[in-house]
Amino acid sequence: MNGVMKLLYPISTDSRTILNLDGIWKFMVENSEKNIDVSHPLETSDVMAVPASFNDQTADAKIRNYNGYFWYEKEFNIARILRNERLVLRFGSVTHEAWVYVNGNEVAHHKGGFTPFEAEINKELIEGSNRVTVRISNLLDFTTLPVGNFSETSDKHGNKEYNVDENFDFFNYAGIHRPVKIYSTPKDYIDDIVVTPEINFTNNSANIKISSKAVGSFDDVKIYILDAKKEIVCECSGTEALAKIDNVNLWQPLNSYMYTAKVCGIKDGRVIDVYEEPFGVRQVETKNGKFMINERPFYFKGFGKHEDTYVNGKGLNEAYNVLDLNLMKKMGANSFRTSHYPYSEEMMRLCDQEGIVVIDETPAVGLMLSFTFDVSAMVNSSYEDNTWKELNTQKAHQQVIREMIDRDKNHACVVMWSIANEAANYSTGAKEYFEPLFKLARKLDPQKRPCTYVAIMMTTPEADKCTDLVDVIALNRYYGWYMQNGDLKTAEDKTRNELLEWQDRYPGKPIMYTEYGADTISGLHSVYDEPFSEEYQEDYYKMNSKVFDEIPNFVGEQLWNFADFQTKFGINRVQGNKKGIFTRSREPKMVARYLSKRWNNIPNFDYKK
Ligand code: BDP
Repeated sequence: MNGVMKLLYPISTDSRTILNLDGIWKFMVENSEKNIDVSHPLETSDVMAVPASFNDQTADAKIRNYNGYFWYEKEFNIARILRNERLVLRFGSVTHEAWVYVNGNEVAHHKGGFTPFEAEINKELIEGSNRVTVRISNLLDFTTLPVGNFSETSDKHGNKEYNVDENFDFFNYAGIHRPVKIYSTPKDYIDDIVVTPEINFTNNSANIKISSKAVGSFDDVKIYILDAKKEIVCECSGTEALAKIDNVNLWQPLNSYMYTAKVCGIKDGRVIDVYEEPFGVRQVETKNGKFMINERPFYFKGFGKHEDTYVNGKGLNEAYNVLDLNLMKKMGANSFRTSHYPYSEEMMRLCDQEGIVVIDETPAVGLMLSFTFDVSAMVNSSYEDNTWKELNTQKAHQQVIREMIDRDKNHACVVMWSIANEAANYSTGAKEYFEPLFKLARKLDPQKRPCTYVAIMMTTPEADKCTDLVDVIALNRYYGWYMQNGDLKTAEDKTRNELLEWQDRYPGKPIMYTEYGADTISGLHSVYDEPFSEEYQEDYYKMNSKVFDEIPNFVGEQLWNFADFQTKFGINRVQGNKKGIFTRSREPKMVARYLSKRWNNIPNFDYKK
């Protein structure tokens, strides 16, 4: 039984309601000595707040670092007046795999920790108190995204112990990370809406194609396009409808304008179901080495981020989301990448509203099984490590591309899909692995956004085996940090030489940095501008900025990272990764002033002509 991927975000309308199941749930780690019988309530007195990761709520090192299976449970009641409606239980995300039971019956199974899923539960519901029980696994291996190094041992009683060594640089937070809702719709309902705007720039109008999927028996679908004040600007009808907006207000970076498609399913002259889908009207394309938004060359200023806060871990934290976007705007930034997984739907809706430009990334991180900075062998066209032989992630990768695009296809804020972060693109087999994935993304996206993958240091212009697949050359580079540490002069030469080489080889493709940064301990100062000091971080960014400004096809700087974040233990990490411009609690490091000044002086458009 598989949970159906959710397309429309749950909202209340004249025909729909929402019940919120967030709050305190029962919690229990699975113990192989005791069988769990889902037909009875979980026998535990431990609790866990939802949505949030379980890890940092426990005050127990063993549970915090636990790998394996664990359980959540909550009781709920459904008011009698709702019983004749279609009732759907929906999880914004559960990390990484979930089996969902209602009153002991399995209703959904979903693998993949960063996308929503749902199940109709009418048949399982009873009068009075109902129970939703979720079994979760946080295990990762060579078939999952992200990729984990998995091993298992047994103690002398035969009890299994699992170990996951993250093949990536963030803590493997898990649990019920995003809201849990039961929403109602009528029995006949609107199931999906696809909005595809096409702008006519000469007469300032837009054709909006609206495809709706209706389930059940409807005579017609009627669509009203509402402006930002919720006034009707035009209407159209049919499951494949076309609306025309004259004097259109475009969605622009940091100057958002949102319309709403109010889609009504009609039967016998009555509105049976109604759903409101927000959308912005904007166009994106790459052209002659530039990244164009609404036909003007755009310059990305901003960050790679994480969903990562104290206590909540990777759980939805809307106050932090609001603060983070405000800090970005204050710094003159206009964009971020959802490194290294799709972020919450709540964040995507917020970015639409706030005009923040987003590069939307899959959880494909860790697709690299050998690691060295020595590229001398990799430039050989037949170079091969074991990555593409040993990994078995193609299926999960296709699924997540499908789920991410299904979920985010209508968001104006999303201007590009990132298919993966730092894969072994230098190894034979990479092209065969990635080609079908790029094809799939391009086929699925109704708005035909540019696609990229984010390339690790070793994928130099010579070593990268599949640059021809990407629309934008997106580079993660650490000259002056992991290489030439403390030597910014040499790092500057390396940076310049590499960027010029990319530009020479691929003059038609825009180039941007999707990561560059230096670990910096907040409050650490040095007269000698030593690595880890706030002075070194500032010098590092100044050096990079200088080179960026010399390269005409360099269209954006997204640094690493917005804030310090939690990682696994390791001799290179001091309570996490310290490359933040802000600390984990969002206090600025010294460099924030320099970057604010720089970015507030760089226009969103026409910086590179
Ligand atoms: C890159 C990764 C990112 C890491 C970063 C770093 O894409 O996840 O956190 O480097 O080392 O390799 O700080």
